[in-house]
Amino acid sequence: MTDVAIIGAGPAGLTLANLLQRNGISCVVLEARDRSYVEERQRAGILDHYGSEIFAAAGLAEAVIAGAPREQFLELRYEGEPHLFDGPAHAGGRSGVLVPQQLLVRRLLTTFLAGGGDLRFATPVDRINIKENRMVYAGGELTASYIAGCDGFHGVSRRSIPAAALTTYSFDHGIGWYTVLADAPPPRHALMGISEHGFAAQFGRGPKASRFYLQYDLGAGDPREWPDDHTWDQLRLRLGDPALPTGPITDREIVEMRSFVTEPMAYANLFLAGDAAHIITPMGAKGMNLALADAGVLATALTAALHDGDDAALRSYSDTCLRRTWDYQEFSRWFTEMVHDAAAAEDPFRRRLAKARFDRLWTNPKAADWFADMMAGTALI
Ligand code: RFL
Repeated sequence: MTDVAIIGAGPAGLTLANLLQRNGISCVVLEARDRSYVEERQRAGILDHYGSEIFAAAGLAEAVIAGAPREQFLELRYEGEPHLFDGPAHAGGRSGVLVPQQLLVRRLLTTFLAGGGDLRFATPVDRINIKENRMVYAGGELTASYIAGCDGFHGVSRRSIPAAALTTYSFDHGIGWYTVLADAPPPRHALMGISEHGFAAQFGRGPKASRFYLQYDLGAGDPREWPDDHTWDQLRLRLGDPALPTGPITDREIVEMRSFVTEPMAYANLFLAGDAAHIITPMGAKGMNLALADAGVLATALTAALHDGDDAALRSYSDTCLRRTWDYQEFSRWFTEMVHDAAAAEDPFRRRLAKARFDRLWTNPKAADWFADMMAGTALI
């Protein structure tokens, strides 16, 4: 028996585990995969300002964020014409920090284990008996006062809740993204290219590598089979840089541009956090940050319930998190349309709307402030 059982050692589960540990609450983390798999999984790259504040408030900033560079400029090239967006200048100095997800996870793991935390790798939960607050896994079971379902989109937690108790919303943006990792020098600033040929982006991954993204036509074959020359031609065209330095491609993946939200994010004593409750497109880089925000709210609410017998915050947990979730979903959709609709050849009206949206950022300081504020993340509750 433990106070809180946490299913999943991704960003949501590990953040929650560390925050509860700091608050003196007993918890056990059950993780399906082994340690090296969890530590190597590459995904997000930006911890937004609000995400980093969660760690700062818990006295974990040094352990988690130390040495991470701050996000400064975002370069948006419209048909090759550069526009430099100074986010921190528009957001009162607030900015994200560049912390690759695998580094964040590694640091959170190390900190939790160094504090004596109970984390069981290679322990996939097969079943949750919600009435009895009991989790069953191969070779054992665990009972807890509360269960945190931090097991991602394909996990067992959401599936354990009776379907009739949940409303789900899903949206397919109708856009494909092909992403490659290459040993090519990083751009000076995070870079996005908006063009009639399709969206492209380039982000640094350390001093010698870049991750590139290219919008591709769904239904026109698998871009992972494109010859490398074609990939580089498309990147040069869309980023408006005929001299773009290239390098060997070391990884090729396809990213789904999908959104999903489940409501409510709680059922009895089971609370969903992160991708278990919602997924969001990578535009705006909010997936991991939403997971951390949920974990922050849940840690505070569980602490109040377990230390003070006050469950008001737990009862409003779902509403609190859903407000931010929908706010970020809207932002992500807004951003997605702005950078992809320039390529909507079949729909000139949408192309003009996207251009108006883009122009507003450079002509209306309030619009620029709002954009920067969303990028930095919001403490909105
Ligand atoms: P995770 O990271 O999926 O972790 C869930 C953990 O639960 C474990 N698990 C189980 N454990 C026990 N029993 C079971 N039955 C279990 N079932 C699953 C899994 O092994 C895993 O360890 O969910 P979490 O913690 O909610 O974190 C969410 C983030 O990982 C996710 O939102 C982001 O990675 C999304 N995302 C991005 N977010 C950003 O903020 N910025 C980005 O730039 C960004 N880029 C991305 C992304 C996600 C991507 N993919 C592949 C989904 C790029 C990609 C390619």
